[in-house]
Amino acid sequence: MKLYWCEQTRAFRIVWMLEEIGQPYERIHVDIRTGDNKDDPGFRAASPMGKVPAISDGEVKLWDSGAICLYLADKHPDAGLTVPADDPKRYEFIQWLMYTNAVIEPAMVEKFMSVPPKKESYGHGSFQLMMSVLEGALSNRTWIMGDRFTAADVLIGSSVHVIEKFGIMPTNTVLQGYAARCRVRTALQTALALDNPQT
Ligand SMILES: N[C@@H](CCC(=O)N[C@@H](CS)C(=O)NCC(=O)O)C(=O)O
Repeated sequence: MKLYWCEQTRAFRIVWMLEEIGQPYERIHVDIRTGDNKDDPGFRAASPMGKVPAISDGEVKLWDSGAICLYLADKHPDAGLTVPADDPKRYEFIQWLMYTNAVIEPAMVEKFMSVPPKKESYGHGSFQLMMSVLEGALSNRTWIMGDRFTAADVLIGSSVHVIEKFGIMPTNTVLQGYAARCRVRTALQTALALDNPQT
């Protein structure tokens, strides 16, 4: 399996995910800042938008971090990161898995760009609504699906980590506690070490 990756991008999520799984993979550097390797035919085939992360696994080529996490979780059920098809919680799991790219990310853009919130018109509601829904969901749970750490935590945890890192996390013990629990995980530490090799 090939992972097309660049440091300091959303690709760190997929390193985190793959490290949680613990199976071998090949990490191919595509430098989105200098353009180095962007013309690699394997990368172009896996990522029509020219963005990272993307994966190529035989016939399977994916270029959305949410879809990649779901694929990997389902492909490696023994890693315990998926919620199986016969589990009534399967679709709640998928809903949270989609929350990062569908809700958290546009809400973060609103916050960073100081776009005035339009709670009723925007699919993500507003940054504040996104954060309060997340806080409510995590208020009495260790992980987003309860006691079990899943692929949905890789996505949501990666976003909460970035929200803290960029200094837009309001004082919030629930979400800060969740981010701290994520950072204890060796797989996330490995992903972050690749992002910041000097630290
Ligand atoms: N939908 C993608 C978004 C990926 C994305 O926006 N990647 C950025 C880096 S964080 C990128 O590759 N930008 C380079 C470019 O657009 O040329 C995902 O979450 O997987």
